[in-house]
Amino acid sequence: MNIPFNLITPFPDRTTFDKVAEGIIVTSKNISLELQGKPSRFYRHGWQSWSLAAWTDLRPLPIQKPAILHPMQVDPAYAREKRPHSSWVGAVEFEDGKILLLGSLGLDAHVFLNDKQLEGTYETGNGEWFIGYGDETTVFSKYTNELGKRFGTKTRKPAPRVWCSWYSLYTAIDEKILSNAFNGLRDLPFDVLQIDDGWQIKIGDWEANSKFPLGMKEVAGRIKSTGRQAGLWLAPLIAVKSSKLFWNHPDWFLHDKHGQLASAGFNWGEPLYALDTTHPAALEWLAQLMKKVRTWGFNYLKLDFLYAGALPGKRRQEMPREAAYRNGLQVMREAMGADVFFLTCGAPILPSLGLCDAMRISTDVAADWENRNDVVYLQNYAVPSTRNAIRTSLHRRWLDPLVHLDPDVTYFRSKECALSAEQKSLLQNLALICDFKATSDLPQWFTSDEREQLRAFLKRKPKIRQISRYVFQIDNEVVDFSSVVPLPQELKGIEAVQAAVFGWLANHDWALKINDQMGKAALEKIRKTL
Ligand code: 9PG
Repeated sequence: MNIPFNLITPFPDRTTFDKVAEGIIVTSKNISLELQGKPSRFYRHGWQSWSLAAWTDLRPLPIQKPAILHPMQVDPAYAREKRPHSSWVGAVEFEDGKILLLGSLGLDAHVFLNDKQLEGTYETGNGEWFIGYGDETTVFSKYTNELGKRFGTKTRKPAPRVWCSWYSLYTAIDEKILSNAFNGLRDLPFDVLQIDDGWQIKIGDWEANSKFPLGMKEVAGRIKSTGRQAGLWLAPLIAVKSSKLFWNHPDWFLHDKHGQLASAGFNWGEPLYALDTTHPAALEWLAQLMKKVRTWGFNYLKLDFLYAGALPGKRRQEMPREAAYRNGLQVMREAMGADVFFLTCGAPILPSLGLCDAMRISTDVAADWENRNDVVYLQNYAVPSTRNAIRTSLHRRWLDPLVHLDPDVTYFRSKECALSAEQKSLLQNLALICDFKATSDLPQWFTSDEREQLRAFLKRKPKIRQISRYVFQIDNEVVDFSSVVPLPQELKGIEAVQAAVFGWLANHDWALKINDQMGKAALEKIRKTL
């Protein structure tokens, strides 16, 4: 076989070279593969659910903006990396379509394309690397197989069909609105009705707020009385400064090397902070929180903003950051119990494997396709957008043997939704390919046709066959996702200047607060129409 690369660090002999097509495993802190000639594409894998995963050209991506969101959208330690960078696994594609994959089998590992070298490095100590060469599907499945041996494979529970409250009224939910929605969904074949963000007092204070006067136990009871399972969203590893949690336990939070609080990003118009999952008292609090929501009656849990547990910083007990996160996740998993269907979101990918049932594999969809400012000026592929979400989900399908893949919800409604029929259909087909069906559409927004389309979708069990990287056969229909994938060209001249100004403006907390207020005002208008 004519293999278009040389093994450099740390390969002493030729025998390993001959075995590359079968896949080899090497233990080393650093690893280098020298490419002969230029590959055509680079596979980059973003750190957490919301970060971009895609085959791209060989250029480094421009620094994503605004920087204030780096901790919650990318791995902040590599947000300014000049070389093309990938978390745990990277690959190059050669002219003939064959790929060379370098993937870690351990945590805290990174892959770089350094001119003509594909390099891997562990942040601390030695670790295992998988190297495979050949056809893309075969190589990825060999890699997945090795990951499965170390982290565990997909749980046997089937993926439930979920109605999730987020993508219709966002935080503007209340007891009455949800109760109406649950009634309206009565005859549709959902397995889980999941309450998303908007029920809690504060990020950090996980008790029902004044919009849920009956309390969460009663809400869960109402869901269960319809014959469905009750689902709940929480973001247990972050908190805002105004929460009681932060006020009472400022020492439970992650700090940077200068002793300042480490940022976990900015959302809901407020800065976010990260819980230190090596702090014994914080771990105990997490375990109690999981037990509490179980006693309320929820047995589908969507734990979100989980990246916060693996951010760089100074921890009470020094350990590699992804190991610290995994430890926290394990404590929560044990406390909630194995019978819960556990969905991780905003989650670092590899360190979550084996501890959850499903994983969000993309950023959020949205009721529109993409926002030009976000994409062109901020070069941000993690912001909620249906195009961003489909792109990244398609590039994470290889995780399928390891975990249920949640590509986020699908839209059927035309009310309060700017997606075209084709765009909605791409999303629906993506859900079929990932075998995870969810929506947030409010029943009162449906036309009778839309309602029947949703019913048919929930009942479908199609035969799926992958024809090429972006083309699938779903029963008798051929679906081509290729048009979704391309990223915009590099900016030049006046557009580059506009982007710099826009990026600078967007990096101010007042800009983010205005954005948040505008969003809330728009929601209030919609809520009044219900
Ligand atoms: C609730 C929501 C929903 C949603 C989650 C998460 O900036 N970002 O990149 C970003 C992406 C997603 C996101 C928030 C911010 O939404 O994915 O399903 O539960 O939280 O607040």
